[in-house]
Amino acid sequence: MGSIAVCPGSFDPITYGHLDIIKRGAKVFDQVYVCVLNNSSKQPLFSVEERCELISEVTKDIPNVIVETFKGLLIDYAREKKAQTILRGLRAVSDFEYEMQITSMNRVLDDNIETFFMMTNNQYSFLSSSIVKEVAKYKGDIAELVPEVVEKALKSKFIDE
Ligand code: COD
Repeated sequence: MGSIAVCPGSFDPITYGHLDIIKRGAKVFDQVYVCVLNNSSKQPLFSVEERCELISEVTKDIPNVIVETFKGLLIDYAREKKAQTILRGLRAVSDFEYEMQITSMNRVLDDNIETFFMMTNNQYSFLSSSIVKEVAKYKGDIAELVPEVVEKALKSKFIDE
């Protein structure tokens, strides 16, 4: 059996920061499942279907990436996929506390699944879906922050504002 990683997130929407982690992960693991999950502390702008579609579009040239969604606990999804690893990105110290909390919780739920962290690419260290939505909402230029298809999707969300 090859190495299987789950790359979980809200991806609301996917940014170049996420994409960078997915691409680098796909070089390290034989199979990467990108999974859109619900983060109960966030109110999403895009539906789960829209988010999956955008991720599928921008990862379509990476053969060992599969995009899915799951209603429930990340650890249950990871078990279902027989993943040995959960792959997360780290931007700044501010990410650390939250990541440590969910990593520890996931380890309590299943201590056979390890969480791996990949440090952000310098050029994307400031980038988050929230910041992109904020800039898009006020008609700022987001071309450097998200793939073109995501840029279009964001523009159509904020067309009437
Ligand atoms: N550079 C590098 N990495 C980045 C960047 C960037 N610019 N931007 C984002 N990332 C990384 C994040 O650090 C994260 O690792 C990943 O990309 C996804 O980020 P988000 O913000 O889209 O996703 P989150 O953090 O909202 O995802 C949280 C989950 C949905 C995974 C979590 O809530 C979850 O597991 N939910 C399911 C229910 C569950 O199991 N809960 C118990 C967990 S304790």
